[in-house]
Amino acid sequence: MRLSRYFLPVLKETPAEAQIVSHRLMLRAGMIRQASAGIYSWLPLGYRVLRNIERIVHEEQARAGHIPVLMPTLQSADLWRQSGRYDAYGPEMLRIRDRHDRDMLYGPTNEEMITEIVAAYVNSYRSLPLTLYHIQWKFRDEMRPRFGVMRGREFLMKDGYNFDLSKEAALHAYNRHLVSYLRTYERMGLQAIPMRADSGPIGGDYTHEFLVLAETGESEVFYDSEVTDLTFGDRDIDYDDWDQCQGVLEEFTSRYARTDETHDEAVFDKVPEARRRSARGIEVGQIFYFGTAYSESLGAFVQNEAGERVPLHMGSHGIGVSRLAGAIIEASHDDRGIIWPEAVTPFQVGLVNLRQGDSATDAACHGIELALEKRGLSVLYDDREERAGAKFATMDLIGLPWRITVGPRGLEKNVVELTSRRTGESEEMSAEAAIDRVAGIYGLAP
Ligand code: 5CA
Repeated sequence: MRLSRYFLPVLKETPAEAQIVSHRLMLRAGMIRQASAGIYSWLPLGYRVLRNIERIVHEEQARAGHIPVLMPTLQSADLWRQSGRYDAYGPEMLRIRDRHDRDMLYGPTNEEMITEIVAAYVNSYRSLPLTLYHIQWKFRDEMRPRFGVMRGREFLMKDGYNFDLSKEAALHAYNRHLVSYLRTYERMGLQAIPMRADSGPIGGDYTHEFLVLAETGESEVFYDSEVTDLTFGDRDIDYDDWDQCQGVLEEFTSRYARTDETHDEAVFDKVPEARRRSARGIEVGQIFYFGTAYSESLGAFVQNEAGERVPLHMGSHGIGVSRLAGAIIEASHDDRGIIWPEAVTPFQVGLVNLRQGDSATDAACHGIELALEKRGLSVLYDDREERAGAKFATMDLIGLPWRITVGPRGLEKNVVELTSRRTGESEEMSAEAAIDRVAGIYGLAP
């Protein structure tokens, strides 16, 4: 993609309304535009990041055996009357009336709707276990939408729902989600710590939130510092194996780690003092087991092996997809701008032409652009007639992890410069070597 033809409305000034760094950088890098309070348009650069986050979520859900669907954003109030949540949900629910005076709502979550679907089609234990999920926009009329996409009113969520024959099977689904979430966040370059939490309007008392530690986080958390030493890494987990998934749960949740809602000073005091931490965190996901409440109220029953009609055991599991774009920036930036992890970067490599209009330099850049694309890499080529300093500032702001810089002086010696956004280190090498190096970093075949 050539920057001269792209739509990248970067801002020079720091927007006054943005209080935290990720919000400032998302506005300055032209990723989002506020449409109204807590509601955002995703501009091209931001949209590419959002799609990358979604792709990782889908890949990890597939690995765990969960099945994607897509449910609508608008729901009928009647479904929510059946579960008893229509009145209970309160002013956070956006209520809408259609032309026939039917009560509708913009879904804040989908337990009712997915349970109705499963109730309609699933009759036998032989169809279980079953986990369905979607990535869809939600609306919660938050009292204080703030920090950009971090606490929006409209936001993108991955929400998944497991249906199982027994509590034991549903707890396996819970553990499986915990494992797959650990993998999902780590792939995005984040350490998200599962912490014991409060279940809020979803219900049930078995729940963990996943928190990314950050000073600007909205949640107050308390934990044993040993939890920050844990990494999931590239373990080969069999998601069908009860013991393996349970083992991961125990490893990652046996130490003290709680949000303020469930914090207990007396229990915390038992953690050796040198390891006690209180900090702030960004909640990037939450998993729940809540039993049979929704299946009983919405009629999701199956025949078990003994021929008895029993309600399904359920849980729901959410990832804050749009919030993650902000959380990743909170975790990875410097004073010049964003530093994207390779896994979610909007373009894999930036290409800077230091002498736009010089025919030899233009031709060399064009050749490199084509060669990178041929290798399957996404490239943002800054072909504007701008000073080098302005081009570097834009590249640093938008945070592409790798930059290839091409100028007439280098070309005389047959070299270009390859620069890491993270370390700031540059190396001179031939264009071919730079292309090979970048392709190798992204795991593309030579
Ligand atoms: N039905 C369950 C799980 S599917 C549920 O709704 N869970 S939740 O309320 O915890 O939301 C899941 C995730 O969505 C949260 O962990 C958070 O990362 C994200 N989220 C929640 N509210 C907002 C918001 N106002 N703005 C951005 N992201 C949000």
